[in-house]
Amino acid sequence: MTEKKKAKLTPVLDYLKHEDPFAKGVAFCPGCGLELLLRFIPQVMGNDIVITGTPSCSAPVLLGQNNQSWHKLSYFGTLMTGAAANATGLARYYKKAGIDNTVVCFNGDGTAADIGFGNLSGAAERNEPFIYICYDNEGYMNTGVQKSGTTPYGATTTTTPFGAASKGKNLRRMNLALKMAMHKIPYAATATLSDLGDLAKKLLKAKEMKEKGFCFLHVFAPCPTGWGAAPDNTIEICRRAVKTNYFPLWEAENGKIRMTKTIKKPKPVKTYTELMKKFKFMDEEDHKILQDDVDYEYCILGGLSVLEAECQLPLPADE
Ligand SMILES: Cc1ncc(C[n+]2csc(CCOP(=O)(O)OP(=O)(O)O)c2C)c(N)n1
Ligand code: SF4
Repeated sequence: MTEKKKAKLTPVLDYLKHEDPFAKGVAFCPGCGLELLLRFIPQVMGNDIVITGTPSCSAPVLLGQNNQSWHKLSYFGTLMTGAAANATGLARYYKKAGIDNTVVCFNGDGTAADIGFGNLSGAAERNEPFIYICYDNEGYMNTGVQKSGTTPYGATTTTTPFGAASKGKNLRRMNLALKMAMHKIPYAATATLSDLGDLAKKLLKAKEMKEKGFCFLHVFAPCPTGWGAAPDNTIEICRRAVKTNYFPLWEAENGKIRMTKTIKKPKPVKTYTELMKKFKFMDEEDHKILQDDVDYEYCILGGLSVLEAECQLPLPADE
């Protein structure tokens, strides 16, 4: 590796200040984006975080199997319906007891966007002092790849199959991160595994900002098994998701949005979908619908970030 390339990589390595608390071999599929993310979080934020989460692909590893643990972190398993309510209890207890702890509520999109959304929204509205991280693999992967609210238009899942009666998901995905930012919480951000420096900064910022209340990170984390992707393409999928504006990188403090990476000439979304079998049945018309959705969402985001940067109104004072 050249010195120039090494210098470029150093900033990311500099964020890895803590040990990887996970065993070398764990029960994730090869190339799982969730595994890369889970190993990265404590190495950046520290091993003293308390993780809580639900039944999902992360649960077998986080909960442990056969009375054995896969890691050295504190973990509290809870229900999909009440993940954020459970994290609220933990965070309030630590605060009341005067214990300086970071509670990380770590869940898939099925929990965050659908089954556990009510109490997620409630915790955000009450500004509870914890960090919620949604790893978005765009479906209920642990139970066999069912569609969720964040599954994109055209994607084939077991509940939106391609066949005589169905052409994959025929609805557009919801924008969970934007929805959470609109709760005007202290901090909301999107991130992914191709931009680790950006992800590390956002993790540290959330850790700092949780003193002010609720923080939400939406991390795009590919699932090679459910998406029909090559295990060694996980990072390239993330890269192309960013380069096509399929998954733009931004952050919002108290609802004020700022892009953290701007793509000058976004590539067509087809350069992203071609990497996965879940999109293989999409025709030109389907691709146009998906592209229009990506452009529309980016337009809203761009508009909000410009408007909010220009907005001269003061933020309401903290209570
Ligand atoms: C209320 C409720 N409904 C359904 C289930 C069954 N279930 C267990 S894991 C799971 C999938 C979770 O999906 P997600 O939160 O997206 O995480 P992933 O599996 O993708 O990691 C489901 C539906 C459950 N445990 N609780
Ligand atoms: S099914 Fe997908 S999310 Fe679950 S462990 Fe395998 S690759 Fe990871």
